[in-house]
Amino acid sequence: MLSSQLVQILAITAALLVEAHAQINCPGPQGPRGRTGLPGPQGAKGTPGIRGPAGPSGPQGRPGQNGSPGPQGPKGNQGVRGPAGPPGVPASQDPKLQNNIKELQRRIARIERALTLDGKMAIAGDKLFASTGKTSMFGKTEVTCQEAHGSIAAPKNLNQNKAIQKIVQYYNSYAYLGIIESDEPGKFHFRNGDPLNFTNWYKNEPSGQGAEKCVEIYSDGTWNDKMCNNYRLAVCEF
Ligand SMILES: [Ca+2]
Repeated sequence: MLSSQLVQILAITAALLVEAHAQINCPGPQGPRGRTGLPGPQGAKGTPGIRGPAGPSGPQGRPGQNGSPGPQGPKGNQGVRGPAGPPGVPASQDPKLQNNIKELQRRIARIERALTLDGKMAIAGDKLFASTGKTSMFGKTEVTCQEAHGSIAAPKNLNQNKAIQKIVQYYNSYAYLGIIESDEPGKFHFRNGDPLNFTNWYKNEPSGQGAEKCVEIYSDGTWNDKMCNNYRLAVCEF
């Protein structure tokens, strides 16, 4: 009886040992995944790759700006003189040309008569006198006349003096003449330096003796030496 119990105990013990042994050797179920570790150190730089083939060419760009002009080239040789033309008719013997000249003269004379009708302009010989109708000092009047391609009125004879006088009477204002006093007091000459070949001084004029360098013309046509900074009618001759 005891031995049977002992055998039974031994058997049970052996069975337990076998099971324990089996439990020790068999793996258990997989556990949860662990956390991601820290990144490792950077690896060494790789060697450069092989250069690829050239890509297709793009469209042509816009043309650039023109450059600055180059220096002027040397003058060329004189050309060969052409052959002489046929002999012409002298102008004085060309009836067509002479008729044209007469027609032009007739038209110009008509225009002159019309322009001088009211007294703003006057003609004496080959001179035409005209006024701006405004007054100015001698220097300004000179500039005004030069800008009009004329010069300040300067009578060379009685007819021209009368022509200027008519304009002075029309505007009722004395005018400076293109005459100035020389370095010698009391001696006057034309603005361009020519000596006076005609004078029409008022009684006891010139009287300035060096103090009155310019000359004005009165409405009666006589002259008076006067300082140049007064305002007098601007009359020009053409
Ligand atoms: Ca005077």
